[in-house]
Amino acid sequence: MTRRPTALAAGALALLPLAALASDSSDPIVIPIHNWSSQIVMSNVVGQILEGMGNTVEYVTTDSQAVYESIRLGDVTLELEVWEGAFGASFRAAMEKGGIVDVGDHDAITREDWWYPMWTKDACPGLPSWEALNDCAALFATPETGDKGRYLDGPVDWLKHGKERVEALDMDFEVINAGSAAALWAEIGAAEADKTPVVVFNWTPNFAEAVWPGEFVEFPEWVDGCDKDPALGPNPEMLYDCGNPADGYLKKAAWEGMADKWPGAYAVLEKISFTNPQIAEMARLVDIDELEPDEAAEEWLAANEDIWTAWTE
Ligand code: TMO
Repeated sequence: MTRRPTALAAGALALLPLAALASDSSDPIVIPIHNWSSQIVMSNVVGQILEGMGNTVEYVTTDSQAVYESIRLGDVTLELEVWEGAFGASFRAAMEKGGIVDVGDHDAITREDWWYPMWTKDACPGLPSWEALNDCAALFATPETGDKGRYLDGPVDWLKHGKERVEALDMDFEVINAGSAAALWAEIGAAEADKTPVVVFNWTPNFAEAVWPGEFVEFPEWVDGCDKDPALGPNPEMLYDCGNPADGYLKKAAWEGMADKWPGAYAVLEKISFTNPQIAEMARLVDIDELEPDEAAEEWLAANEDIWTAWTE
């Protein structure tokens, strides 16, 4: 793919149009790595595609909210998974300050919210309504939560505002933050043997939907601004009294200087678009098959050559 100038006679080189010589900077493209599997694998997939084009790539582990400020400042080059529910607010705040660009949506439609494996509904048949869940709160009580139900929320940096939602909707639940995504899967796995009712944070696309059939809890429908304007949502005095968007976007974002500094890589980033099944598969390769993220990316690329080569041509 990479054309070597040494293969051309000096005279021929002088005749090439300028555009043919415009090439990506040899500085590393900095790709952030977060704490859920599809993002880690997708980052490696795209990193390997860009390396295949001759670019240098550096991976940095970063906080999934602070990354938008890092992109705005050019310290990080791009972000491949901007989930509307978890990161919409941080992304919008960075867009307002400037320095970051919206590079378009993936094909995937996303949802992130309170979720239960289907056996939970046998014990609480009014589900998926949040009011029915609340009436069943005692079913979810643990020694740790006393007479309140236990809700295992995501790691704190996903800013799911579970505690605020419980307060705004006056629910009989105590919100515990998981230390990692793996702790969420462990909670579901441990409940599976004797079909203990559990409610945890989960999302789609994800590997989990192929392993544990389940449903999202239906909260009051998301309206734009529910996290900014207390008047929106059923509680006129509080924020976060809505569910997350049920048909959320998944965006790509980049530092605004990327297009000039790495035009080739930027053109590919613009074309990249993953679907729900492709993203679930990326997570599965790590969470079920237990591959290392770089191996998972190699496997994904080998199995899906027709998809990604269309972006690099
Ligand atoms: C950001 N996440 C996909 C874990 O909800």
